[in-house]
Amino acid sequence: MSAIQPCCFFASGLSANSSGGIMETKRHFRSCSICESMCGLEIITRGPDILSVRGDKEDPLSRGYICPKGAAVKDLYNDPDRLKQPVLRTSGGWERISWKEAFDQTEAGLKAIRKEHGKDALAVYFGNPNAHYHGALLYLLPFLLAMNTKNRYSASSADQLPLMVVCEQMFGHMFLLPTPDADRTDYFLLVGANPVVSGGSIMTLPGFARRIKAIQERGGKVAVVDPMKTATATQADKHLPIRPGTDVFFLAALLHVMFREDLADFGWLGHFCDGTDHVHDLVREFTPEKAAPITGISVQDMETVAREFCQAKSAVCYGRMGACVQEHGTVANWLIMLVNIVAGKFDRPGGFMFPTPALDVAKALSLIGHTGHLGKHRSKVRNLPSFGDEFPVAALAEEILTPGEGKIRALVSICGNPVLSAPNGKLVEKALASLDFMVAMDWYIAESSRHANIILPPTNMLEHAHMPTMCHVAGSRNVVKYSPPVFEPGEDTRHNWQILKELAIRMEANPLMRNALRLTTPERLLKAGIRLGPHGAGVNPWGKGLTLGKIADSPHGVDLGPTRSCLPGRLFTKNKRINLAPRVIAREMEAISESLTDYESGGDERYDMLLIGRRNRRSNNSWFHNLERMHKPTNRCTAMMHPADASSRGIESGDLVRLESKIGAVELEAEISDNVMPGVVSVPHGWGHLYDGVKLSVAAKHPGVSVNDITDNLRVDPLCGNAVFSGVPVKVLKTTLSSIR
Ligand SMILES: Nc1nc2c(c(=O)[nH]1)N[C@H]1C(S)=C(S)[C@@H](COP(=O)(O)OP(=O)(O)OC[C@H]3O[C@@H](n4cnc5c(=O)[nH]c(N)nc54)[C@H](O)[C@@H]3O)O[C@H]1N2
Ligand SMILES: Nc1nc2c(c(=O)[nH]1)N[C@H]1C(S)=C(S)[C@@H](COP(=O)(O)OP(=O)(O)OC[C@H]3O[C@@H](n4cnc5c(=O)[nH]c(N)nc54)[C@H](O)[C@@H]3O)O[C@H]1N2
Ligand code: SF4
Ligand SMILES: [Mo]
Repeated sequence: MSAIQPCCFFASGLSANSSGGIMETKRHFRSCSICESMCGLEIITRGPDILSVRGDKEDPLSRGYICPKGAAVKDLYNDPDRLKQPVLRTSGGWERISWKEAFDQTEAGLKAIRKEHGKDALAVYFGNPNAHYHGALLYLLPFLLAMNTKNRYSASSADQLPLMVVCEQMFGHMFLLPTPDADRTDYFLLVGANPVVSGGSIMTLPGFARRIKAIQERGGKVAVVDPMKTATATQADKHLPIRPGTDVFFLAALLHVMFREDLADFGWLGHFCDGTDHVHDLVREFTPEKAAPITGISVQDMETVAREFCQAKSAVCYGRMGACVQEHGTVANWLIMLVNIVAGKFDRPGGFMFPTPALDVAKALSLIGHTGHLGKHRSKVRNLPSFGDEFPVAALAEEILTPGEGKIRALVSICGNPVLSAPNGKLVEKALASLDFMVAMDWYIAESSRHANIILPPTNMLEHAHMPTMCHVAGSRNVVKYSPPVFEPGEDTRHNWQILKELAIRMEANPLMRNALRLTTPERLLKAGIRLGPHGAGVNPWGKGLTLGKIADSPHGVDLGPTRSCLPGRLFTKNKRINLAPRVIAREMEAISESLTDYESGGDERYDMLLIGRRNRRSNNSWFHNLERMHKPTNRCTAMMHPADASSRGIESGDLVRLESKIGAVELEAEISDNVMPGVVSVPHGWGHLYDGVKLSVAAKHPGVSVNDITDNLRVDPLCGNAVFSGVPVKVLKTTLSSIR
């Protein structure tokens, strides 16, 4: 424990401000809310100034680690482009309006459209940052219920949707998400994930480079399956470059070897798994010999990985973005579960384990029957399935642009930027521009929010209390932390939850619900949720377990220990059994098996390379580019390709190249690197800040191009409609004249 308590005076921590008043120097501890790592931050302030941001050495998870974005919370807080009060788009430009006016106009605009065109003429899109704030999460559902529209969309369907579908199909709940027990594993197989850069996702485990070192120091091994030799792959013992979009063949081949060589050993999991023989049948055709030419991974490497995985004392196979945003993302994620289960590494220390979060989101949602339900509704234009009562974001633009009954006419976008984050961003752009009415909750006038009639900006992350609720759901160790605000909110500002609550109350038709909502606060809801949660004190006021008060009294967070075996008890399936071969997924696997020969014969000849994405430590999707400190002299929005591909096209580093896909073209600088496998070109997403009317003064100096201008909204995972960003066929050529704007 630190000698100095949080938020107290430093021994010599008093200084005078310009008006002669005394300003306190304070030390605050909180979790960073930018990515899922939820690193502990130590923030020192004096009056309204942030003096320093460092890693909190006593945080039970991050132990002092932070990345450059964590340190930049100061710059976000001070960003002069950040909005603090609502603005209204008028013919003469943006005008500042009062909150009352903004809420009145939002309510009137939405209700007028609902009255004239019906409830489904309204739509909601919620972006990634919502997942990081308990206040936003707690009021999202009441807001969605009040909007009473089927047209809900989110960034999940450009991300982890396939994994959620698999978890619902196999374990009974979309939020019963297994996570690697990396700190105890002897063999870590990562498929399409780069946690050294991303901070880890659906695996809350900060400072991943240190974790890899620790595995290696205790004699364990790390293997990475990725078309790029990423920072994670560089540190690993083995990098297996894979042809984008072909993971299904690699993973099925691992299972094939496990069965063929009698390595499969379900252990005690076998007692509550249904469909073991079916799984064996489903992978029968997927031999490593067939998978090798498709994936680019040798038979020997596949056999070695399967053997090492099964023979390791503990092992875990984990997949993330690369395994999700491909055409067969759902099947790939299902196979990842099976690799763990068939090898008997599931729900075991050092394997793929279920966290037990203090606030059990899965349990709470299951009480209202919200477990996933694939295909409960179908999208109007393309008949894509809903999941978790949301439609795929790849369908958003067409639902706005297609005339007729059920057309979306108004959109509320909550912390999202689909113009840059959804496939075929140009079409999203066109769709947003055509709306009758749009409201955005955003700090910035950015690529998507600039189309809004009204922007409702919430307070900065340092101005509200913070408990990283969803990150605990995917914690590789059970921890919980609640942090009070660092600063009082600015005058006449609103928190994200206050905005959502106000909108929910105004849009809710049921007066009883309205009154009930009025009585709630995030803290009241958290208090109840934690008391009733798996570690909670229960209803007894003197109960021994966890309460929000006890959590708040531990500024560095409460360490609830490593994940524990919890099956079959924790399953949400009615029969408390794991369904190893869910019908919809098995059918898709059979279809892939039948088309094996097509894969062997290659793809579309008009395009000569496959596009993938990449992340950078100084970006977070589309919203870190307005901070000068995040930019380096070198351009980061480049098309990275292998020297062999570059030389065969006469391309050198720094040349302008043109990438053409079925959807469109972008022109950007080439970067030659043998870290990317031949035949693959990598472009990061979240760039392309040159749209008229965007008010991001720093980002405008480093605009880049949006890779989603060439990703295809029509090519989705057929099972769930998730976006496909990996393995997009493109033609790459050298160009000199920039003809695209
Ligand atoms: N090609 C390609 N596309 C991708 C991906 C990829 O790898 N490749 N990745 C996908 C993934 S994983 C994701 S999660 C999505 C992200 O997709 P989105 O969530 O749609 O996009 P973000 O860039 O995260 O945009 C967040 C917006 O919210 C604002 N914002 C940030 N914090 C706050 C806050 O606290 N309050 C409010 N009100 N606003 C805030 C920002 O200004 C920004 O405009 O993109 C996806 N798109
Ligand atoms: N610095 C930074 N951190 C972030 C973010 C950010 O934008 N910047 N975004 C946050 C968000 S929203 C998310 S969801 C997480 C994502 O976290 P991660 O999934 O760990 O991050 P990615 O960099 O998308 O890693 C995906 C990897 O898959 C590889 N890949 C691409 N196609 C394929 C394929 O077909 N097969 C295989 N096996 N691999 C493939 C890519 O080369 C890449 O290395 O990161 C979060 N953290
Ligand atoms: S890794 Fe993520 S949580 Fe940690 S400091 Fe960086 S942005 Fe924040
Ligand atoms: Mo994401």
